[in-house]
Amino acid sequence: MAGNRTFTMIKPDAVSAGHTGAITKMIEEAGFRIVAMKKVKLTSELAGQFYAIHKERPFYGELCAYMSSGAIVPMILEKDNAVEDFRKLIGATDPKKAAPGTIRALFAKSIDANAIHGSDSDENAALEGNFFFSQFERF
Ligand code: 3AN
Repeated sequence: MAGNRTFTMIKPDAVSAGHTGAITKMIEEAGFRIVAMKKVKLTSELAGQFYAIHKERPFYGELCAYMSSGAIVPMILEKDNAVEDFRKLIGATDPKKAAPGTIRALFAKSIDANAIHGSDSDENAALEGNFFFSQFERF
């Protein structure tokens, strides 16, 4: 059975462009409840830990540099079928391929500065949420 929680981060390009409010509004209007939320800035070392799964990919270094280049807004979200429904709401990794009306189609600048992250499985959603939030930060 699909789980009811996912994890997201609004990425540095979208935060610095002032899209945090518009993106959060879209998330809530799509039926997701915000369980946890904050604004933080990662070091490149912490970004490397978060994206350790992509260590062997050619864009890993760039990805870590980018994700530590400015503030991000991580959140834990709740809804039935959360992981799959949230990936539909954000659209494809490459904004040129993202369906019209999705968050990446509306706000992403490029395949790396792509506005928002969405967990790809229930297991990763739990791991990623635990990376950013303690049990006292979830409501
Ligand atoms: P998604 O975030 O859509 O699940 P993944 O897991 O394939 O995409 O990639 C993780 C992150 O790595 C993406 N969100 C994006 O920021 C970056 N990324 C993915 N593919 C590329 C690429 N070809 N060039 C640069 N950055 C990429």
